[in-house]
Amino acid sequence: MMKDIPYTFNISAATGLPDSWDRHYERRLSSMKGQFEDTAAMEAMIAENEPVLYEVYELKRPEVAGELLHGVSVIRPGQVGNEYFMTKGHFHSLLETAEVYYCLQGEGMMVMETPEGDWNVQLFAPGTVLYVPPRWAHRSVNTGKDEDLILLFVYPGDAGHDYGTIEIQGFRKLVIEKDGEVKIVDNPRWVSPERRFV
Ligand code: PAN
Ligand code: ZN
Repeated sequence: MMKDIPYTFNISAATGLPDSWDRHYERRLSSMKGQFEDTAAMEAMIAENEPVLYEVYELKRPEVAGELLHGVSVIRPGQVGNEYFMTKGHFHSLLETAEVYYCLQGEGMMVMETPEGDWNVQLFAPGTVLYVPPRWAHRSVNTGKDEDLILLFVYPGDAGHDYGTIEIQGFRKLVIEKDGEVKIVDNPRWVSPERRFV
C-alpha cells in the first residue's frame, strides 16, 4: 500500500524536469490519428521517424475524491503541417472537476472548450499559472521554435479522462503558424453541439 506520509520532490530549475516520478510515458504521432488537419503531412512524418510529441511524468496517488493527482508534462517543439505539436486533449470524465497548470519552461497555449461549444485560449510563459475551471476540455500546445513546453499539473483524483469526444472532431480552434506568426483559427471539421447529432 502507498504510504500516506507527506513528501516532496524537486523540479530542476535547469531542465524543468522532476527528480522522481512513478510513471513516465511518451505519446507518439501515430496515436494522434485524426487530430491534425494536414493528414498527408501527418502520414509522411509517421512513415519517416514517428516523432514523440510529448512525455508525461506522473506521481502515483489513489484515483479517488480528496486526492490530487500531479505531475509534469513536456511537449516537444515542432509542427505537423502548419499545426504546432500538442497534447491529445480531453474533458474530465467527472465533468465538474478543475485543474491547475503552472508553466515551468517554454512558450505555448492552452486551448479549451466547454460541451456547449464556448472556447478559450490562454498563453503560457515561464511562471504562468492557469486555472482550468470545471467543464473545460483542455489541450496544451507548444508554439516555441525549439524549446520544450514544460507544465506542472494538479487535478482531482476522481476526475478521470474522456478522450472520445475530442477524438471525433478535435477542438473548435486550431493553433497554426502562418506567415511566421502564431495564429488561432477555426477548425473546419468542428461541428457545433446543436448540429452534432442531427
Ligand atoms: C494532464 C494531461 C497531460 C497529457 O495530466 O493528461 O498533459 O495530455 P492528454 O491527457 O490530453 O494526452 C491532465 O490534464 N490531466 O487531467
Ligand atoms: Zn486534465
